[in-house]
Amino acid sequence: MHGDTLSPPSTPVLTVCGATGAGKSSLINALVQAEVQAVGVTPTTSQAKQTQATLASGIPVYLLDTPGLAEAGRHESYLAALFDVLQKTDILLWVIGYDNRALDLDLEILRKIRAVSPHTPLLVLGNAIDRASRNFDPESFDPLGGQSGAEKAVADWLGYLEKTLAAVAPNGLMACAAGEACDDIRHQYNLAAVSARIEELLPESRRLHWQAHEKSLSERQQKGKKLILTACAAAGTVGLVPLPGVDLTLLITDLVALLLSLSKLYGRSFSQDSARALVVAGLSALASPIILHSVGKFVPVLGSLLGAGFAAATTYALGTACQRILEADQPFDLTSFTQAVREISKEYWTKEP
Ligand SMILES: Nc1nc2c(ncn2[C@@H]2O[C@H](COP(=O)(O)OP(=O)(O)O)[C@@H](O)[C@H]2O)c(=O)[nH]1
Ligand SMILES: [Mg+2]
Repeated sequence: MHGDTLSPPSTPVLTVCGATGAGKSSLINALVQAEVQAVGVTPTTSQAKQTQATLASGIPVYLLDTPGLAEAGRHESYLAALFDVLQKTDILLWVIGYDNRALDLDLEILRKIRAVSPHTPLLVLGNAIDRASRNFDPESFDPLGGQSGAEKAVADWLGYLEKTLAAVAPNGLMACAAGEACDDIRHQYNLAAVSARIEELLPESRRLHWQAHEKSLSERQQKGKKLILTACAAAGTVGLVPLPGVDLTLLITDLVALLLSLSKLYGRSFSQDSARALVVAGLSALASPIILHSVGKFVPVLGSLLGAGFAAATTYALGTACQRILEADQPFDLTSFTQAVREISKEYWTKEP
């Protein structure tokens, strides 16, 4: 490992719990802005499911959707599974749907959770408050100070939740609405604030580690970019003649060297042979010299060397694909590499120079 880079910390896990129909799956979809969890009036989440997401500030998290609170018969197995999940949970989100006031089961399970995991931050979300009003307007709705019947009804319900759950919800309560679908903006409320609050509740050590990690990442990113552009400039002298006159052997040797130094920069190394296999696969993915030529126009240092398009553009596309995979800390295989190469050439193919 390099002294100037931190290893990525493990991704924080947010576990979402609550009664069936409270809106757990919808809330995950709304926070992620995509339909990643099945939503429905009948219980649709039978096993805990994990989704990767990014909070507003860019911190990656896992959101764990759990089955609805167990009915009496399955109580023990439900609790056992829940306590198991709690072991790896950083923040627990407890969802209650408007305007549920029958909280005996919630309260009972929350008490047990507090006893088993007293230090896990726990945020209660009073969800689906849009149901209080026929003409819900997320812009103007104000459950704290508003005077409409719906606003007062929501305020009353939130007050009830607060009072009832005070002893088991140390990190407070927020009102929100996840909407009926992930793109149902009209019935979504307070999600940005929920996301920000989640971030605040992340253990301090995790947040600091991430910030430091991000910083080292961007310095490293710059170093990687420099390596790629230097190699592009060198390649400019290799490939002055476009296909088929270009000296492929020389180009391949240079590309292998570039991939090896990039992987070293990211603290991941692969053998000369696998770098060579990646280069050959990447070259065949860039089958069209026309695409290559268009990529070449975007290589900044080449300004005056446009005629050298082929080798420089290939170097740019393969180097950038390699860096992207390293940045994302993804496994290296031929398929993901050639896919990244194609994506990059497509991005540049559709851009105006
Ligand atoms: N109007 C409204 N409907 C919601 C909201 N959250 C969830 N729903 C609906 O409530 C039903 C149950 O939601 P779901 O996410 O499956 O609940 P889960 O069982 O807790 O995962 C679905 O029909 C959702 O569309 C909300 O904030 N507002
Ligand atoms: Mg669900």
